[in-house]
Formats: sequence, C-alpha cells, structure tokens
Amino acid sequence: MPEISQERTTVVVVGAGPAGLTLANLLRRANVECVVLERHSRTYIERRQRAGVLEYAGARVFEEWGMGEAVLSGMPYDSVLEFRVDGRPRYLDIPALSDGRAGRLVPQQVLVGRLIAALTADGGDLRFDAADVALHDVDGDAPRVTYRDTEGVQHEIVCDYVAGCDGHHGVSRVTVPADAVTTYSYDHGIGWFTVLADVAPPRRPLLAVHTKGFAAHFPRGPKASRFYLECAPGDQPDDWPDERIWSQLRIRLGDDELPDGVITEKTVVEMRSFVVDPMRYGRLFLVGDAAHIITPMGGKGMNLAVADANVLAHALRAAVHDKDDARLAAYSETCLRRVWNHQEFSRWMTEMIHEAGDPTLAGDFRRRLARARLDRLFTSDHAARAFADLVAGG
Ligand code: RFL
Repeated sequence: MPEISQERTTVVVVGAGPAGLTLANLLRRANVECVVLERHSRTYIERRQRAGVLEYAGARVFEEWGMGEAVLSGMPYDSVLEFRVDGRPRYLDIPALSDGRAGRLVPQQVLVGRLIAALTADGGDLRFDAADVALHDVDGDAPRVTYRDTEGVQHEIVCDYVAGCDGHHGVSRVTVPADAVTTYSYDHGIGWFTVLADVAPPRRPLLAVHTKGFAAHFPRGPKASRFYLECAPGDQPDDWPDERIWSQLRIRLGDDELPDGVITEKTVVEMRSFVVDPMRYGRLFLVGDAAHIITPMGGKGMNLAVADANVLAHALRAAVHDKDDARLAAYSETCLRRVWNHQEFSRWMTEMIHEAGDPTLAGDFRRRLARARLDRLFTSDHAARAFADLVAGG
C-alpha cells in the first residue's frame, strides 16, 4: 500500500493564481484555516505575465482587508486612457471622470508574487508542485481533496469547503456534473495576437482604432510593454514574424518612432467568453477563471478573480465563525451580477473598438454606428462618466 498522509482543514483552495492567493490571504485575516494546492512551482507562477491593471475596486479589496501596503506599495496609479483614432489622439481621464477612483498598475506576476510573500510571511499553508489534485464528495458534508507531492507521497485532506480557483483548464469545474450547471459560451469572431516586449511602456495606456485593425500598447512594469493586434481568426504565432508585428504596430498606432525591442512572448488570444451558472456545487465554490473567462478588452479577468475571492472570503467567515450561511447561499448570484455586467462592458467595447476601425469586419453602416458610439465618449460628459465608472469597477 502506498503511504497516504491524512489531514483536516476548513477550506482547501485549489490553484494559486490571483483568485486562490487573494482568497487564501483574506481567509488568513478572517481566521479561517486553509490549505492552498498549486500544480506548478513557485518560480513558474511568479513569472507568468498576463494582466496589468488592478482596477479601483480591486485595490479597495486589499485596502479593506489591511493589505493595501503589502499589495499596492510603489505601484503607480492608472490615470488617462488614450484612444488613437486613425492616428489622432483622444483622451479620457478616468479618475477625474469617476470621482477619483483610480486603479493601480499592478502586473499580474507582481500581484501573485506579493500575495505569495504575504501569505507565507503570515504562516499560510501553500503547497506547490501538487500533482493529480482530485476533488471527492463535494456534494456531501465532508469533501476530500487528494494530491501527490514531489516525493511521491499521496495526501488526502478532509475539509468543510473547497474553493476551485484553478482557472479555465483546472479540475474543479469538470468535477461538477454537466447537468448541475448551465454554461454560456460566446466566440467574438475576432482574432487577437499579443506580444510582450522589452520596450519602454507608453506614457498612457493606448488603444488604437485603425482601418488595418485594432492595436493596443499597455505598460507592464518600468521596462516592458504588452501589445495587442487584431489578426485573422485562426492566425498562429508563425504568421506573425517580428518584422510584421513592428510594422503593423507602427501603422496602427500611428507612431513611426515606436522602437523595436526583444519580444519575450507571442500568444494568440482566444476572443471567447464563458460563464458557468451557478458558481457553486454543494460545498465546492468556483472562483475567477474557473467559473468564467472574459476577453482581455476592458481588463476585467484578473479583477473578477479578486472580486469573487472577496465575496467568498466574507461568506466563509460568516459561515465558519457565525454559523450564518446566507452569504454562501448568495455567493453565486452576487458574483454573477458583476460577471455579466463586465461581460457586457467587454463585449460593448470589443464591438465598438473593432468595428469603428476595420471596415471588413461588419460593413460601413456598422462602422458609422461604432464611430458614433466612440465619439459620444468624447462629446458627452454623461457617456464618459458611465464609461469611467465601468473601468473603475465595483
Ligand atoms: P489563473 O491565473 O489561471 O490561476 C489558476 C491557478 O490554478 C493552477 N491550477 C491548478 N492547481 C492545482 N491543480 C490543478 N489541477 C490545477 N490546474 C490549474 C494554475 O497553475 C494557476 O496557478 O486563474 P485566476 O486565479 O482565476 O485568475 C484569473 C486571471 O489570471 C485571468 O482572468 C487574467 O489573466 C485574464 N487576463 C487579463 N485580465 C485582466 O484583468 N486584465 C488584463 O489586461 C488581462 N490580460 C489576461 C490578459 C489573460 C491572458 N491570457 C491568459 C490569454 C492577457 C492574457 C494574454
């Protein structure tokens, strides 16, 4: 018989991305015991670069739990957003339009690194390289989570609750029987290609609307940038040699002076949305990308992960310490309201930004409509404020 180590805890958190690490830190502060199981190594997850902005509402979550300093110190404020329409700049001052609700430029790998540091400094139980994580009996009173460590030892953890924070390709969601949930999936019908490069960040986050297609330039720390380019659906990285990337960026961003830099990552982005309803099955709660994915347009994915984790941390604190399950019962509905609001924002923006530029996408009539929608942001204070309110999150 192989050796099996048996333990007990209150919450097993599967996955150490933004959702799992936020939840684990908040549970520590709420005096709720938890164990975090992560499939990859610490080095791997601390290097994984994706999002770049923690919206105002996300920053507030950490401040409210007394983690403002640990997570946000030294991170610059997000402020003016530039739309470059056919090479012509137009600006939206998001904090000014949202009563000072500025987000923070926190690259995802920095958030992850800081949350790991805070959790381990606080005595948190975070286990990397956990192989073959499997969830059992999540619809009963005593769920179990099993995994194998790097020494080959099998572990079984009995718990009260499981938080599935293991992203879109994790094990948690697939543990839920298909007939227990409704899934919504939408292909936006657009190709996107993203590169990370060692190029100085733009002065302001920049979204370009151009007849050749959408492009964007975002800061990712003091010396790095993330670029996005609209491409043909189905394009692969080989279709985009470096020279093509730089020349298309210069054309679409209307910037002949944009310098080349070492490209450190080229990725095709699936422009797809996905939502599972409810985000709960028995004692398993799905959090972040495990429950929903959203296109990067609008920068909401990481922020939804943090927001879900906050809702669940409050709910678990009430359930564990006050024996009050009302918040747990409302968890899915509370989160899904925000999820659909952000899905709508992301879709609205995707349609506007692409159709206002690329005439091949939806035809000239829709192009005119998209231009009118975009123009409204710069001519109507109410429209600009509504936009800034959605950027700030909530
Ligand atoms: P994550 O970050 O995927 O973390 C899940 C963790 O679970 C682990 N895991 C497992 N652990 C144990 N056992 C298993 N069987 C496991 N399976 C998986 C994984 O190793 C991982 O550590 O999900 P989480 O925490 O929900 O966070 C979600 C965010 O990562 C995601 O929404 C954002 O990155 C999306 N996103 C963006 N969001 C923004 O808010 N703003 C952006 O600008 C932005 N840009 C992006 C993005 C995502 C991108 N990708 C993935 C295409 C740009 C890109 C390129």
